[in-house]
Amino acid sequence: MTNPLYDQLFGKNAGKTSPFLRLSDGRTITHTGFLDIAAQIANHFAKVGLRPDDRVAVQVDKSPEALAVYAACVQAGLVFLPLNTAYTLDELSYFLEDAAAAVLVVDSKRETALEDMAARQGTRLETLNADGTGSLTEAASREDRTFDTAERKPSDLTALVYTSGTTGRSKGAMLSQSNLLSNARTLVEAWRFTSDDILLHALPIFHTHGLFVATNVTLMAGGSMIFLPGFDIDEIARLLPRSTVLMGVPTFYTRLLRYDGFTADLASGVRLFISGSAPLLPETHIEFERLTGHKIIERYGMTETNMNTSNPYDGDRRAGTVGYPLPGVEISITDPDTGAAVPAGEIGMIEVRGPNVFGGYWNKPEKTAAELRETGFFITGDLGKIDDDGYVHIVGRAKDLIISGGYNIYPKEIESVLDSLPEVLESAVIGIPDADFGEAVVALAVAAPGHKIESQKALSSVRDSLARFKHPRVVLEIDVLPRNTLGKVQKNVLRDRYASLDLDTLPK
Ligand code: MLC
Ligand code: AMP
Repeated sequence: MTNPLYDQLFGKNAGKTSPFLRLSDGRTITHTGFLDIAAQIANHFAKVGLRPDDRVAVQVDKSPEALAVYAACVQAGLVFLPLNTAYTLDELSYFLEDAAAAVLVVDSKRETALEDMAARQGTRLETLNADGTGSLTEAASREDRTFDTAERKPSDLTALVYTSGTTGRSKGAMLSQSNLLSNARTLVEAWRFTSDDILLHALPIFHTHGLFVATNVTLMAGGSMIFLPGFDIDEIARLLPRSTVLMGVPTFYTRLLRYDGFTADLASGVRLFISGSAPLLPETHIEFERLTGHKIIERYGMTETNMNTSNPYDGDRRAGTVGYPLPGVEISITDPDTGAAVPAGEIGMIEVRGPNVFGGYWNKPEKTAAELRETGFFITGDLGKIDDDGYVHIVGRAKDLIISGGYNIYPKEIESVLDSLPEVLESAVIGIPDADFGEAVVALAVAAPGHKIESQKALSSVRDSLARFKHPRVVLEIDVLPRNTLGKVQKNVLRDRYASLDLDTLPK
């Protein structure tokens, strides 16, 4: 039997009694202990009738057991479908239906609310709580600690990770074993990971960054992770001296720089700081180096492609750039209208080709055809250039997207909810600079005749349908939305106009 991803991430660590997960309360879980839990969950999934290629949707808090569900899926050939814990029931219902998930694993607090929906979709409900308890682990604890690993080919579907779209609903990016494996191999090499590494893991495990980049790379190297339930600055400061690598979104670094107790001493044992998922301001890079002597490695990736570029381990790590294309990854800069390559050094659409690039969107052939060329190049929607020294710069986005604290927010989704309110004629949602999250969400709305816009009232209407991180900080009434001659709303005009809006003075 072969299952390359299982063998190279998990199987190779079988029998190891060294720690894999170090928890903040001092407990450790060895590689073997972790694989035992995963095998028990895989046995349970098989017993309840799941078969290779079935989708397992998971919306649970971060815990060792939650990570073991990922390992169990890889071992049993099931398709892992991670979901942001902030998603509302409305959002969840779409994912379940679109993916026709065979199982949904949720916190038991959500079980009752989901029973009807799951029954309608024919989805089995299992619970898993932050402390590792729940129906899933209870049933799994009665199972064998060995599982007959399912045979998988490199091209087989391994994970379905949803990304929002500029128009319409979210799309499930189909990632194969070889997408994940090739990227993990490349990153272990690029960032010199070894079994001695201890990665400080404070990211969520429902996105590419915390799941595939941080976890797969550590597993492939046979290293360990200090596995925190979330980002807590005091915990980061306490545990940094016991770590060799920190991976985070730029907010991690701006918060560390603002933290009173953050000194060069705390960072002295760390060999590598990595940032991604959103632009790291050059000021942050420079200030971090001034304080700690460390140059953060900035890298660039996406759900659809895993990691594409990275600043070098040896060599110049340049602030404001995302470094060179990773080995095996091709980057082409093209004219967004014609798709033709632009002259060297000019700004255009970033396109990516390589073994890391996904196979397409789940059940959305027209979206796949629009974004993934027959030549294998994926049209990222990011605008950038390659300078004379070969460094890639991201200079903007052709897609209407806000990135807040590393989470992607598509304005269209919020505008649709606001536009459905009787008091709103039309709306435009933009991102404005924010010291903590990089960008903050602000909504501008034109009132329907005879109405006024009240921010708090409008905001309460998005609460049930949209995840908390997508909520605008404020909904401001505006007389008219600026439009160009083609009638398109000029968001750049709005972004300039509201760039210095003081969000701190607004009610939360
Ligand atoms: C939390 N809140 C956010 C938010 N995170 N609002 C907007 N944007 C965010 N990113 C809300 C909370 O619900 C809370 O609301 C309020 O803001 C204050 O929260 P907080 O306590 O300050 O936030 P915290 O829990 O500390 O979270 C901040 C964070 C987190 C930066 C640690 O957002 C995070 O872990 N981000 C990482 C996202 C990530 O992994 N992205 C990778 C995508 S993969 P209230 O009402 O409760 O006060 C990808 C590919 C690639 O992009 O290249 O990697
Ligand atoms: P996601 O769809 O959540 O995977 O987010 C991918 C997007 O995050 C990319 O298309 C970029 O717009 C953005 N991104 C990731 N890394 C960086 C980075 N280092 N600098 C700027 N933007 C980034």
